[in-house]
Amino acid sequence: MSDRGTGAPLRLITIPWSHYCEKARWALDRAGAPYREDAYLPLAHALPSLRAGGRRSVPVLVSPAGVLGDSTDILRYADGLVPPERALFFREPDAARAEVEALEERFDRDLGPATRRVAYFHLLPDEEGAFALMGGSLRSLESAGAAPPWWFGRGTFRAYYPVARAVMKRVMRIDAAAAERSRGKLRAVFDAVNERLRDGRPFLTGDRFSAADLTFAALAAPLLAPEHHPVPLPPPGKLPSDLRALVEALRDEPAGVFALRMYREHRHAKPGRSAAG
Ligand SMILES: N[C@@H](CCC(=O)N[C@@H](CS)C(=O)NCC(=O)O)C(=O)O
Repeated sequence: MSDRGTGAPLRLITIPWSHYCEKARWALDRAGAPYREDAYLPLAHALPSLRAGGRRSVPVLVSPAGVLGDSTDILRYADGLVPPERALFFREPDAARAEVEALEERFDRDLGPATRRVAYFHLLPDEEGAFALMGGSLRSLESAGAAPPWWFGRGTFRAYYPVARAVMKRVMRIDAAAAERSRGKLRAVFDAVNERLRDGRPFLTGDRFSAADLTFAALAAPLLAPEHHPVPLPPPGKLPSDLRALVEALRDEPAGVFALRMYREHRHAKPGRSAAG
């Protein structure tokens, strides 16, 4: 468990390296909201999520306003904690708000599942790599009170991982044909973002950072490994060669450069340091 701030009234249930969880965490950090992160390994996440009143998937935010089981709802909740001129979903004018909403929805629907499937398709076969990713990501929250669960060691991981991997593959439909289709979806989203950025605009829409920018950067992050990502993701040099080639190519595209810049300029891991958002 990671307690970001004392007496935190908010509890964020996560799989720490999950990009939808990162999307929610970014919005809360940016709003300076004190929250406790309860981080779980895949499979182990399901019961706490359901018990808290969420769906099986994470993120789940337990807040005074109720239990929010979807990252978009958590962004909207975070918007209630900042002045209107910093809201991720613009309040006005209507056309700008509609565009932010449409982009955020498209990234949620097309980009999130595609990056996840492509990344896992290449990463799941490597048990050592998974051990490093899962252990490293839980340990990154350790200074704030989180830690890998007591049973997490090489021996138990060998028993846990094949089961977890089989379930993850089934639930997220991870196989070669689906990964190929997801690459196509990823390509379409990156092409659309490249095109949008062609006129040199600093943000995807409007004149300031919005839910569209945050969502694109967070949901593309597993295939970009931004330096400022608060939970360590495998750097390109540690990836299997075909995934590494994809990551290096995406990082060089305007959309990849843009997402990395959003991380550099707008991602501040600790609440209270979010003025630049
Ligand atoms: N639409 C949801 C998607 C969340 C989602 O897909 N979460 C994944 C982790 S990346 C998850 O919990 N998967 C495990 C499961 O469904 O049991 C949101 O925006 O919060």
